[in-house]
Amino acid sequence: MKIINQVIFLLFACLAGCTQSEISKSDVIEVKKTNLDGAQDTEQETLSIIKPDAVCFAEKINAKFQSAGLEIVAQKKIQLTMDQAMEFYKEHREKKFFGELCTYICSGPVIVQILRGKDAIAKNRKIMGNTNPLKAETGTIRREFGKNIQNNAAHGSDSKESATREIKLFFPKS
Ligand code: RTP
Ligand code: MG
Repeated sequence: MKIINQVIFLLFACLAGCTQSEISKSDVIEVKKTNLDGAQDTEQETLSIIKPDAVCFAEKINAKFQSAGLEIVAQKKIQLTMDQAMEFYKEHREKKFFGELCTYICSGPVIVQILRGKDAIAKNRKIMGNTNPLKAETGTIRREFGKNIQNNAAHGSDSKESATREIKLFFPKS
């Protein structure tokens, strides 16, 4: 009888774990528009991720985007699986830090966002600051909320091609 109870418990635990890590069952905070329909020609969209350690600072980070003229047009809190992390970071798969990078981004929930505005890609990179928080300018997200080069608070797409690929990964059109 004890063994049956343990098997049932394990089954429930596995099911709960799988459900929690699926993006489609994620904790949606707010989703407005997920494409550029109706936007000005000069506007861009970029993917932003508030990384696990910085999720508690989301309000302050979002205030920085908004005061720089970037609109948060979609946003959700999700738990990435290792497969999702490896796909997302595939450009870094040959780097020595790839394993740690993927483990870290899966270490807790993250907030994925689409930011929209004029020159959104470059603007977001400027607001985030240098990859290494110690080298980032005062007032940038990474300087204020990053701990080290790995736990550096935020991700931002680095080109139009990356933005398109990354937005599709997290906000596929239904
Ligand atoms: P991100 O992609 O997260 O916006 O950062 P980034 O463009 O500024 O930097 P990138 O070269 O694309 O690196 C991606 C993430 O890998 C981690 N990293 N660790 N241990 C290291 O030397 C090292 N170098 C980079 C960082 O978390 C970086 O954000
Ligand atoms: Mg990058």
